[in-house]
Amino acid sequence: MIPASAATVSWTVDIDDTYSKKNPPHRPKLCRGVNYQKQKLLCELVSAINETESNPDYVRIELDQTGHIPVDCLSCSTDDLCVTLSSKEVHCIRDNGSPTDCTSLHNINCGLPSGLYRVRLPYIGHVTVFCEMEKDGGGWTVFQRRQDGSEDFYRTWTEYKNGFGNLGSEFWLGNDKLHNLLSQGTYEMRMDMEDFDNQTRYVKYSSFNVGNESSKYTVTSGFSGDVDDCFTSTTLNNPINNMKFSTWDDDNDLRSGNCAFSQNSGWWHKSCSCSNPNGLYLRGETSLRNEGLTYVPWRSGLYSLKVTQLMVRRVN
Ligand SMILES: [Ca+2]
Repeated sequence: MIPASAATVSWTVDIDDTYSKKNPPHRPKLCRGVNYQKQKLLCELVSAINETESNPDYVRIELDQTGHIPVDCLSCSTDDLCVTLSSKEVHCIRDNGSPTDCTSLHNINCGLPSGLYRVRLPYIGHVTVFCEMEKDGGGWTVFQRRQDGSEDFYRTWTEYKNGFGNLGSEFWLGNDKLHNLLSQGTYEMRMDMEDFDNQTRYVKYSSFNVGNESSKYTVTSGFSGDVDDCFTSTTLNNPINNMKFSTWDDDNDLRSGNCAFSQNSGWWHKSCSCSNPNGLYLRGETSLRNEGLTYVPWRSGLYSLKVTQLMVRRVN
Protein backbone atom coordinates (compact mmCIF):
# COMPACT_ATOMS: atom_id res chain seq x y z
CA MET A 1 0.00 0.00 0.00
CA ILE A 2 1.18 3.52 -0.70
CA PRO A 3 0.98 5.88 2.25
CA ALA A 4 -1.54 8.64 1.60
CA SER A 5 1.25 11.16 1.79
CA ALA A 6 3.31 9.48 -0.90
CA ALA A 7 3.91 11.50 -4.01
CA THR A 8 3.09 10.49 -7.54
CA VAL A 9 4.34 7.07 -8.48
CA SER A 10 6.16 6.86 -11.74
CA TRP A 11 8.20 3.74 -11.83
CA THR A 12 7.34 0.37 -13.29
CA VAL A 13 8.63 -3.18 -13.35
CA ASP A 14 7.87 -4.99 -16.54
CA ILE A 15 9.16 -7.26 -19.27
CA ASP A 16 11.14 -5.26 -21.75
CA ASP A 17 11.28 -7.11 -25.08
CA THR A 18 13.11 -4.32 -26.85
CA TYR A 19 16.28 -4.83 -24.86
CA SER A 20 19.11 -5.30 -27.32
CA LYS A 21 21.51 -7.70 -25.70
CA LYS A 22 24.70 -7.35 -27.61
CA ASN A 23 25.03 -3.86 -28.99
CA PRO A 24 28.76 -3.58 -29.34
CA PRO A 25 29.64 -0.03 -28.35
CA HIS A 26 31.24 1.95 -31.14
CA ARG A 27 32.60 5.42 -31.43
CA PRO A 28 30.27 7.67 -33.42
CA LYS A 29 31.61 10.00 -36.05
CA LEU A 30 32.44 13.10 -34.07
CA CYS A 31 34.34 16.13 -35.22
CA ARG A 32 37.96 15.14 -34.65
CA GLY A 33 39.68 18.11 -36.22
CA VAL A 34 39.79 20.87 -38.81
CA ASN A 35 41.73 21.29 -42.04
CA TYR A 36 42.30 25.02 -42.47
CA GLN A 37 43.55 26.93 -45.53
CA LYS A 38 44.74 30.34 -44.40
CA GLN A 39 44.89 32.08 -47.80
CA LYS A 40 41.26 31.42 -48.70
CA LEU A 41 39.95 31.21 -45.13
CA LEU A 42 38.59 27.78 -45.94
CA CYS A 43 38.09 25.17 -43.30
CA GLU A 44 36.88 21.62 -43.42
CA LEU A 45 35.71 19.55 -40.48
CA VAL A 46 37.10 16.04 -40.34
CA SER A 47 35.65 13.11 -38.47
CA ALA A 48 38.66 10.79 -38.42
CA ILE A 49 42.28 11.33 -37.47
CA ASN A 50 43.53 10.02 -40.82
CA GLU A 51 41.46 12.46 -42.91
CA THR A 52 44.42 14.75 -43.28
CA GLU A 53 44.40 17.21 -46.16
CA SER A 54 47.53 16.52 -48.22
CA ASN A 55 47.57 20.00 -49.75
CA PRO A 56 50.47 21.90 -48.11
CA ASP A 57 48.39 25.10 -48.05
CA TYR A 58 46.28 23.53 -45.37
CA VAL A 59 47.01 23.51 -41.66
CA ARG A 60 45.75 20.51 -39.77
CA ILE A 61 44.14 21.22 -36.41
CA GLU A 62 43.38 18.16 -34.35
CA LEU A 63 40.98 18.16 -31.43
CA ASP A 64 41.94 16.23 -28.34
CA GLN A 65 39.16 13.72 -27.87
CA THR A 66 41.18 10.70 -26.97
CA GLY A 67 40.80 10.94 -23.23
CA HIS A 68 44.60 11.01 -23.07
CA ILE A 69 45.50 14.39 -21.61
CA PRO A 70 48.86 15.92 -22.59
CA VAL A 71 50.79 17.45 -19.71
CA ASP A 72 50.25 20.97 -21.12
CA CYS A 73 46.49 20.51 -20.81
CA LEU A 74 46.82 20.46 -17.04
CA SER A 75 47.04 24.26 -17.17
CA CYS A 76 43.51 24.39 -18.64
CA SER A 77 40.65 24.95 -16.23
CA THR A 78 37.99 22.28 -15.92
CA ASP A 79 35.67 24.43 -18.03
CA ASP A 80 38.16 24.54 -20.90
CA LEU A 81 38.43 22.26 -23.86
CA CYS A 82 42.07 21.36 -24.47
CA VAL A 83 42.88 21.53 -28.17
CA THR A 84 46.11 20.11 -29.58
CA LEU A 85 47.22 21.68 -32.84
CA SER A 86 49.08 19.73 -35.49
CA SER A 87 52.20 21.62 -34.39
CA LYS A 88 51.69 19.88 -30.99
CA GLU A 89 50.92 23.29 -29.48
CA VAL A 90 48.25 23.03 -26.85
CA HIS A 91 45.52 25.61 -26.34
CA CYS A 92 42.87 25.94 -23.65
CA ILE A 93 39.61 27.04 -25.22
CA ARG A 94 36.63 28.19 -23.19
CA ASP A 95 33.98 25.66 -23.96
CA ASN A 96 30.59 26.66 -22.61
CA GLY A 97 28.81 24.90 -25.43
CA SER A 98 29.80 21.38 -24.51
CA PRO A 99 27.09 18.84 -23.83
CA THR A 100 26.61 18.35 -20.11
CA ASP A 101 25.29 14.78 -20.35
CA CYS A 102 23.84 12.30 -22.85
CA THR A 103 20.44 13.96 -22.59
CA SER A 104 21.76 17.26 -23.96
CA LEU A 105 23.64 15.40 -26.71
CA HIS A 106 20.45 13.58 -27.63
CA ASN A 107 18.53 16.86 -27.65
CA ILE A 108 21.10 18.40 -30.01
CA ASN A 109 20.89 15.46 -32.42
CA CYS A 110 18.38 12.72 -31.74
CA GLY A 111 19.94 10.60 -34.50
CA LEU A 112 23.20 9.98 -32.61
CA PRO A 113 23.87 6.27 -31.99
CA SER A 114 24.69 4.69 -28.64
CA GLY A 115 28.40 4.88 -27.85
CA LEU A 116 31.16 6.85 -26.20
CA TYR A 117 30.89 10.63 -26.02
CA ARG A 118 32.71 13.47 -24.27
CA VAL A 119 30.61 15.59 -21.92
CA ARG A 120 31.53 18.38 -19.53
CA LEU A 121 30.58 17.97 -15.88
CA PRO A 122 30.63 20.70 -13.23
CA TYR A 123 33.89 20.81 -11.18
CA ILE A 124 35.28 17.77 -13.03
CA GLY A 125 35.42 19.01 -16.61
CA HIS A 126 35.46 16.82 -19.67
CA VAL A 127 34.87 13.12 -19.20
CA THR A 128 34.02 10.29 -21.56
CA VAL A 129 30.73 8.53 -20.91
CA PHE A 130 28.68 5.83 -22.59
CA CYS A 131 25.37 7.15 -23.93
CA GLU A 132 22.41 4.83 -24.47
CA MET A 133 20.66 6.58 -27.34
CA GLU A 134 18.04 4.07 -28.46
CA LYS A 135 16.42 2.43 -25.46
CA ASP A 136 13.29 4.02 -23.99
CA GLY A 137 13.67 7.22 -26.01
CA GLY A 138 17.46 7.53 -25.63
CA GLY A 139 19.50 10.27 -23.96
CA TRP A 140 20.66 8.06 -21.05
CA THR A 141 24.07 8.43 -19.38
CA VAL A 142 25.08 4.93 -18.25
CA PHE A 143 26.78 4.67 -14.85
CA GLN A 144 26.99 0.89 -14.36
CA ARG A 145 27.08 -2.16 -16.59
CA ARG A 146 27.63 -5.87 -15.94
CA GLN A 147 27.46 -8.33 -18.79
CA ASP A 148 30.15 -11.02 -18.70
CA GLY A 149 32.04 -10.92 -15.40
CA SER A 150 35.12 -9.41 -17.04
CA GLU A 151 35.58 -6.74 -14.37
CA ASP A 152 36.23 -7.08 -10.63
CA PHE A 153 33.61 -5.08 -8.69
CA TYR A 154 34.97 -5.88 -5.22
CA ARG A 155 36.73 -2.53 -4.99
CA THR A 156 37.83 0.14 -2.55
CA TRP A 157 36.09 3.38 -1.64
CA THR A 158 38.57 5.32 -3.78
CA GLU A 159 37.98 3.08 -6.77
CA TYR A 160 34.20 3.52 -6.52
CA LYS A 161 34.76 7.25 -6.02
CA ASN A 162 36.83 7.61 -9.20
CA GLY A 163 35.24 4.85 -11.28
CA PHE A 164 36.75 1.77 -12.88
CA GLY A 165 36.40 -0.68 -15.73
CA ASN A 166 35.89 -0.30 -19.46
CA LEU A 167 33.08 1.96 -20.68
CA GLY A 168 32.64 -0.38 -23.63
CA SER A 169 31.90 -3.39 -21.43
CA GLU A 170 31.77 -3.57 -17.61
CA PHE A 171 32.26 -0.48 -15.47
CA TRP A 172 31.27 1.80 -12.61
CA LEU A 173 31.33 5.41 -13.81
CA GLY A 174 32.42 6.76 -10.43
CA ASN A 175 30.57 8.31 -7.52
CA ASP A 176 32.11 11.77 -7.96
CA LYS A 177 31.12 11.89 -11.62
CA LEU A 178 27.67 10.56 -10.80
CA HIS A 179 27.16 13.16 -8.07
CA ASN A 180 28.29 16.06 -10.27
CA LEU A 181 26.27 14.81 -13.22
CA LEU A 182 23.09 14.58 -11.16
CA SER A 183 23.71 17.98 -9.50
CA GLN A 184 22.91 19.66 -12.82
CA GLY A 185 19.17 19.13 -12.62
CA THR A 186 16.47 16.55 -11.98
CA TYR A 187 17.21 13.11 -13.36
CA GLU A 188 15.28 9.89 -13.77
CA MET A 189 17.04 6.56 -13.36
CA ARG A 190 16.51 3.26 -15.13
CA MET A 191 18.00 -0.10 -14.22
CA ASP A 192 17.83 -2.90 -16.77
CA MET A 193 18.40 -6.53 -15.89
CA GLU A 194 18.69 -9.79 -17.80
CA ASP A 195 18.96 -13.37 -16.55
CA PHE A 196 20.52 -16.42 -18.21
CA ASP A 197 17.11 -17.47 -19.59
CA ASN A 198 17.08 -14.30 -21.71
CA GLN A 199 14.32 -12.74 -19.65
CA THR A 200 14.58 -9.03 -19.02
CA ARG A 201 13.17 -6.63 -16.45
CA TYR A 202 13.62 -2.98 -15.67
CA VAL A 203 12.82 -0.58 -12.89
CA LYS A 204 12.52 3.13 -13.41
CA TYR A 205 12.47 6.08 -11.01
CA SER A 206 11.34 9.59 -11.84
CA SER A 207 13.78 11.18 -9.42
CA PHE A 208 17.27 10.01 -8.51
CA ASN A 209 20.02 11.82 -6.69
CA VAL A 210 23.41 11.01 -5.15
CA GLY A 211 25.05 13.33 -2.61
CA ASN A 212 28.71 14.35 -2.49
CA GLU A 213 31.53 12.48 -0.80
CA SER A 214 31.03 14.20 2.55
CA SER A 215 27.50 12.77 2.59
CA LYS A 216 29.06 9.40 1.72
CA TYR A 217 27.23 9.66 -1.62
CA THR A 218 23.83 9.27 0.05
CA VAL A 219 21.29 8.11 -2.52
CA THR A 220 17.74 9.40 -2.68
CA SER A 221 14.90 8.80 -5.05
CA GLY A 222 12.03 11.05 -4.31
CA PHE A 223 9.09 8.82 -5.11
CA SER A 224 7.71 5.59 -3.78
CA GLY A 225 5.91 2.91 -5.72
CA ASP A 226 3.03 0.47 -5.50
CA VAL A 227 5.15 -2.51 -6.55
CA ASP A 228 8.02 -3.83 -4.49
CA ASP A 229 11.42 -2.69 -5.53
CA CYS A 230 14.84 -2.35 -3.97
CA PHE A 231 15.04 1.41 -3.74
CA THR A 232 11.92 2.76 -2.11
CA SER A 233 9.86 -0.26 -1.04
CA THR A 234 8.00 -0.03 2.25
CA THR A 235 7.33 -3.76 2.41
CA LEU A 236 10.60 -5.35 1.31
CA ASN A 237 13.63 -5.53 3.56
CA ASN A 238 16.45 -3.09 3.01
CA PRO A 239 15.38 -0.58 0.36
CA ILE A 240 18.34 1.71 -0.27
CA ASN A 241 16.65 5.11 -0.29
CA ASN A 242 18.59 7.57 1.92
CA MET A 243 21.45 5.11 2.37
CA LYS A 244 25.12 6.01 2.16
CA PHE A 245 27.51 4.26 -0.19
CA SER A 246 29.70 1.51 1.34
CA THR A 247 32.75 -0.40 0.23
CA TRP A 248 34.72 -3.12 2.01
CA ASP A 249 37.11 -0.47 3.32
CA ASP A 250 34.50 2.21 4.17
CA ASP A 251 31.45 0.79 5.97
CA ASN A 252 28.50 3.19 6.12
CA ASP A 253 25.59 0.72 6.26
CA LEU A 254 23.15 0.22 9.13
CA ARG A 255 24.35 -3.27 10.05
CA SER A 256 26.87 -4.03 12.78
CA GLY A 257 28.86 -5.98 10.21
CA ASN A 258 29.90 -4.77 6.78
CA CYS A 259 27.48 -5.53 3.92
CA ALA A 260 29.98 -4.47 1.25
CA PHE A 261 32.25 -7.19 2.59
CA SER A 262 29.59 -9.90 3.05
CA GLN A 263 27.86 -9.12 -0.28
CA ASN A 264 31.12 -8.50 -2.16
CA SER A 265 30.16 -5.15 -3.59
CA GLY A 266 30.37 -1.41 -3.33
CA TRP A 267 26.75 -0.24 -3.09
CA TRP A 268 24.19 1.76 -1.12
CA HIS A 269 23.78 -1.02 1.41
CA LYS A 270 21.31 -0.83 4.26
CA SER A 271 21.32 -4.10 6.24
CA CYS A 272 22.29 -5.38 3.73
CA SER A 273 20.44 -4.94 0.43
CA CYS A 274 17.76 -6.62 -1.67
CA SER A 275 19.60 -5.74 -4.87
CA ASN A 276 23.31 -6.22 -5.45
CA PRO A 277 24.18 -5.14 -9.00
CA ASN A 278 27.88 -4.82 -8.11
CA GLY A 279 28.06 -8.29 -6.53
CA LEU A 280 30.05 -11.31 -7.68
CA TYR A 281 29.46 -12.50 -11.24
CA LEU A 282 28.23 -16.00 -10.34
CA ARG A 283 26.29 -16.89 -13.52
CA GLY A 284 22.80 -18.01 -12.53
CA GLU A 285 21.80 -20.36 -9.69
CA THR A 286 24.08 -20.07 -6.66
CA SER A 287 24.14 -21.21 -3.04
CA LEU A 288 25.92 -17.99 -2.02
CA ARG A 289 22.84 -16.09 -0.89
CA ASN A 290 22.90 -12.36 -1.78
CA GLU A 291 26.57 -12.49 -2.75
CA GLY A 292 26.01 -12.55 -6.50
CA LEU A 293 24.55 -10.03 -8.90
CA THR A 294 21.14 -10.37 -7.27
CA TYR A 295 17.74 -8.71 -7.47
CA VAL A 296 15.66 -10.38 -4.76
CA PRO A 297 12.13 -9.29 -5.83
CA TRP A 298 12.67 -10.90 -9.22
CA ARG A 299 15.01 -13.93 -9.03
CA SER A 300 15.73 -14.14 -5.26
CA GLY A 301 19.07 -13.89 -3.49
CA LEU A 302 20.08 -17.30 -4.85
CA TYR A 303 20.30 -16.28 -8.51
CA SER A 304 23.06 -14.16 -10.04
CA LEU A 305 21.88 -12.18 -13.07
CA LYS A 306 23.60 -12.02 -16.44
CA VAL A 307 23.30 -8.32 -17.30
CA THR A 308 22.58 -5.11 -15.44
CA GLN A 309 22.79 -1.57 -16.69
CA LEU A 310 22.01 1.52 -14.63
CA MET A 311 21.61 4.88 -16.30
CA VAL A 312 20.20 8.35 -15.76
CA ARG A 313 18.42 10.91 -17.94
CA ARG A 314 17.74 14.55 -17.20
CA VAL A 315 14.07 15.48 -17.05
CA ASN A 316 14.38 19.18 -16.21
CA1 LIG B 1 28.13 -1.70 9.18
